[in-house]
Amino acid sequence: MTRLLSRRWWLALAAALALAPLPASAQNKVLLRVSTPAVADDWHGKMWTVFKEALEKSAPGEFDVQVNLNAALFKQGAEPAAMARGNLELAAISAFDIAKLVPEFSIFTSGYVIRDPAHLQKVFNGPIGDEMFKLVADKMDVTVLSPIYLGTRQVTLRDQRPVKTPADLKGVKLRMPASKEWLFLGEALGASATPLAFGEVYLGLKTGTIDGQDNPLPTVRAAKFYEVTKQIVLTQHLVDGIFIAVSNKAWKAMSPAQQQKVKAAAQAAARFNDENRLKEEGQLVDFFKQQGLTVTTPDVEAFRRTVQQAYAASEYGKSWPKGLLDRIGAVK
Ligand code: KDO
Repeated sequence: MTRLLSRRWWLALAAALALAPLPASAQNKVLLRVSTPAVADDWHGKMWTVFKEALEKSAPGEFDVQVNLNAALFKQGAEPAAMARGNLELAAISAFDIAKLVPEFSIFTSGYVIRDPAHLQKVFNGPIGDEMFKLVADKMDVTVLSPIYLGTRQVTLRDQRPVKTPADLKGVKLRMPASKEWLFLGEALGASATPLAFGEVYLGLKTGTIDGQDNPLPTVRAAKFYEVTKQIVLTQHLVDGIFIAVSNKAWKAMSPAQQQKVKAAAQAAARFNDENRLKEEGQLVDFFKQQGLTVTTPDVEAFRRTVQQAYAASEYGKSWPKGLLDRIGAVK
């Protein structure tokens, strides 16, 4: 009798537990953790709020989007490995991060390959993008949801100096993000490339452990690098695209309807970033001049020639699929 009662008691308890509403946090929400080194005031930091809000609207209560800015969750460049380990679902990964695992992609780390933001969009939203993102999905186990425009990278210096050609950057300690693919670009520009995480650049410029850095103008504004910079050299050396990507583990666990909503939210975030960034990029030279900075235009052709030659002769140039450089150039 006692045994019977206790069995019934357990069955009743199990049924009650199955029916009881779970607290909101424990419900079956799809967890989407985002990690980015972007600062809150940068468009590609703000775009993640657009992403989150778009999903809250299209799929109320279905997703738990957790945005971590300032590399608070994973350090810059560590995102793809975290995604592979299942510790991170979403990030905007750079061509440089991709090139480590997909050598063919290093074509987009080379200076002076992509001409301008419109060219960037056409290349990545066409057949070349499809082919390259397929390689990324196969080799990195992530799905690219949308390319975004990070901006056109320029060199900024803490002290003024005449810079016309790459030879004028000789001996300049130019900070680059910490990977050999980035350092190669800095060296190709003629400088002494010095690795440093994004979060340490402001202090490096202020204290003089570095002489300069390279970034798109909207980032120079958002991260306040202009406060510790005297000169901007408009080298225009890299029209920089980064890629909103989701880990395949998270992607495959979603229903087709959820996938469609996540992709739409990523595209809305990308549109927000691209529109604002482009607009601001066009206005910033005036702003920096008002802040007392000198803005100079070098011999861009000389930089183009030197950088292109360096890549062509490098291990990177040799890993580019035959004909791809010409195909990219032919996209109009
Ligand atoms: C940078 O460290 O210079 C860089 O611009 C590299 C980009 O790939 C990207 O990581 C970016 O920083 C961060 O998102 C911060 O803006």
